[in-house]
Amino acid sequence: TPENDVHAAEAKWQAYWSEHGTFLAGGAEDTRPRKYVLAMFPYPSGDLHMGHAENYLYSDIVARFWRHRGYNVLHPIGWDSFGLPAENAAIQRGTDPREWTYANIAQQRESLKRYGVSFDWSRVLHTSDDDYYRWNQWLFLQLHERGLAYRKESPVNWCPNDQTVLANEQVVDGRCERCGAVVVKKKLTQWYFRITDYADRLLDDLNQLEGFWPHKVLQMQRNWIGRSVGADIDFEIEGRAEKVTVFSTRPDTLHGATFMVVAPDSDLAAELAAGASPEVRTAFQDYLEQVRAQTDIERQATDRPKTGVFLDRFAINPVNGERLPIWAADYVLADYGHGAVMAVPAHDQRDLDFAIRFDLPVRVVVDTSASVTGAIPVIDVDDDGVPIDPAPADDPKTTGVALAGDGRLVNSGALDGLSKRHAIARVVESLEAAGSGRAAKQYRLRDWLISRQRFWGTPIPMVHTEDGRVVPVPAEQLPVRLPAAEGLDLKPKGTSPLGAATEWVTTTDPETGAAALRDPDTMDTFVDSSWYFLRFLSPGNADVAFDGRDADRWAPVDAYIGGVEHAILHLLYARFITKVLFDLGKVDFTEPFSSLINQGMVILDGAKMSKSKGNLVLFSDELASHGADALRVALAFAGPVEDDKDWKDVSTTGAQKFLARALRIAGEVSSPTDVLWADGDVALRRVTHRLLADAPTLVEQTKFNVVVARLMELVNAIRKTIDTGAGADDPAVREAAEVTAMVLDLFAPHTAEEMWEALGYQPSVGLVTWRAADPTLLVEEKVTAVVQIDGKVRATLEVSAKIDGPSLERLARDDERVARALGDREITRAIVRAPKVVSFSTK
Ligand code: ANZ
Repeated sequence: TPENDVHAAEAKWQAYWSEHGTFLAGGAEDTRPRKYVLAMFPYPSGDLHMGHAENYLYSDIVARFWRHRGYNVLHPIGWDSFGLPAENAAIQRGTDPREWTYANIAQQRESLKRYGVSFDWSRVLHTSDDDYYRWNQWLFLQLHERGLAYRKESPVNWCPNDQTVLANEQVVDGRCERCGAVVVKKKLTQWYFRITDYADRLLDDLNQLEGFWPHKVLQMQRNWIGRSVGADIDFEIEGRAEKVTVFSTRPDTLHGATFMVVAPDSDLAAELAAGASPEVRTAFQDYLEQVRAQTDIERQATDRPKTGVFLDRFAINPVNGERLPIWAADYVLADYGHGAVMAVPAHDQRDLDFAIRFDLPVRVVVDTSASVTGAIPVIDVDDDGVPIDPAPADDPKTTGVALAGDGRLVNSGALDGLSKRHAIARVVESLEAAGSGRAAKQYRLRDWLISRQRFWGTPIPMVHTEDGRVVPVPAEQLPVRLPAAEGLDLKPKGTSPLGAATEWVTTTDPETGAAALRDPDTMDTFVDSSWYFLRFLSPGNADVAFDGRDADRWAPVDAYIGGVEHAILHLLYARFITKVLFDLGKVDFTEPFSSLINQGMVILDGAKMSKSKGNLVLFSDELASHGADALRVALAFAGPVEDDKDWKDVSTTGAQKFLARALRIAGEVSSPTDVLWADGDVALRRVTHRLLADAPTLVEQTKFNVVVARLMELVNAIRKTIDTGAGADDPAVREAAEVTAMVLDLFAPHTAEEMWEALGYQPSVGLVTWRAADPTLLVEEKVTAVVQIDGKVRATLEVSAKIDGPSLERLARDDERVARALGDREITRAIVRAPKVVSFSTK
């Protein structure tokens, strides 16, 4: 059967590639220019799915393309093999997470081989191997030495289902990114990476990626880092020695502050309440309990009525000495800025809602109806030419709408008349002079919490001594290996299962030799994936995480391909660690991924595929029934890379037919390999050379579907030439079939090898150099069109043989000779037969 042939060809070529090391990257002696093409490595949960099929197809197209273009290409693969699903599966089955993990890796590896992806299989890594994760530990120690890894107690995101902490990035809409459970806060002492030290660089360096990364991803990173520029302003508090600092992006509105609000769950609120009357204390405690009972989801909802309690304490406005009542309200967050705000209800919507709810004063200090743009005010006049006074901005207390825009300052003493920008500069200056404020920035980004209370991860290489010190494991003692899971209770219980591995956890203080305990937590697996692209460059190196010379040769990654679900977490962490490695002098670049390609999802009837919905199209089923090439061509043809693709539009049978047609042609070519192509049929040669000329740009723009369409067009043109034209022995037929094989290699490598062989060549077509397009074959064919007016020829036009009717008619109408012949007669009818005739009739 044809299926049997397809599978036989797959097996044959996969064995050939593997035996001949066809796709291994060239070593240091290889003088070709280099390209590093990387697909995001898979997590080994079960077999591969259609998302993987897309991901590794796209990286393979790019890798194969650059090989044809004469590059030494590195296209490695590995597994992101630590993490919760393995641990949960192990708990369910009562086995070691290792078994599940490595069994799945074996299965995925098999599938990827059967898919014909041109990976360099000599560089495979698994993050759960100790010769990988020892370098996570090394990295941790590097950060620790520089104060970039530290421990602190603070309220953390806690997943009650997985019984482990989560990084901010792993909380999506208040829920655990993995299991969907509502996340709660818990106070714990945990390890953090000081990513906030890099906030400015992480933000500013995004500019250099503009045009190379999807704009949407850059924007998501910017929003996540969330830099706000403004001022810190210190307020004296009656009955308190220390001032309270607030962060404001609008210090220009300081004269409009009418109260202060502190986060109820902050230490400051507790302290202020403690200094008030017993009634206030009780009211505050009740309110605090109410706030604590809420989830982050509820608290962050914007359309909720405002709540709060008056603390009966007062702050003093540093610019005018006014007494501002202090309230506690949950719209102020404890962990942003300083957990306290100066409330300016006239110009901030949240403050206005609160002021209306509790009847607090509202004072306008920016006239937002005033022009800020120039010296000449634009004065509107009515119908009689009488100037109309500009309408005063509506009073926010009546309208309920805060005046957030720009304008001219009013009710603000020396600031009156200034625009927002100038007023901000002036206020900051005077606050600085008075020692009660300064320019400041705030970020949404928080330090990266990396401790996890789970088994299946990299042990944190720190030791807790009896006298309470926390000291690093000396680098020469790495790796700290995970113990066997046997005998350990892996069930989530809030503390790491490793703590119960008595033998493992008991160690000695590296400094004194006294008894000590290992840190029982493991690292967030995003640490593993933050630098894996560097480990591929020095596989198996036992002395270093990666060799600087290898990094110089290959990194950064030229093309990184993966799903948009990693737009924030993984990419941000990898960018951060790259910058740290740069500062450590380990790499000479500051961004890890020079270009990024995000693929869309494969869906079914507009819905995400999933096991639970029962609408899963299985990768291995498709491979078995249609073969790798048909699946690859169908996916590549289904639409633009970044679009979601409905499986209904993915035609594996259509692809199968196309591939069979292409292969049949290779078998029919009857001219010898050394024929002179130049003697061949010109029309067919034009189609061939146009593809050679256009495909490189199309591939670089990731318009893979267009390249497949052009290949189909070429195959049709060859068929036509064989059947009804110059015949199978025409040199142009051979030339076109050879080019088809070479370009088809990007999409259907097994079929391409079969074609190449049938055409009389040695393998591998994967290493054939891209043929140059002949420019003389790219010039468009021209024909002469005649223009008639009332039956008389009035002009002739040189036009493209492919011109369409409307374009030809436009050219004819615009022609000077035609216009002259028409005079003032009017065209009543136009008959157009592109590309040869335009015929006008007149009145
Ligand atoms: C006075 C003011 C007047 C403000 C005005 C805004 C408009 P972003 O842009 O998100 O950084 N703020 C400060 N700390 C806060 C906290 N912990 N929880 C809730 N809100 C907080 O927002 C900065 C603004 O959010 C700050 O500027 C502060 O309100 C408020 F017409 O100060 B503003």
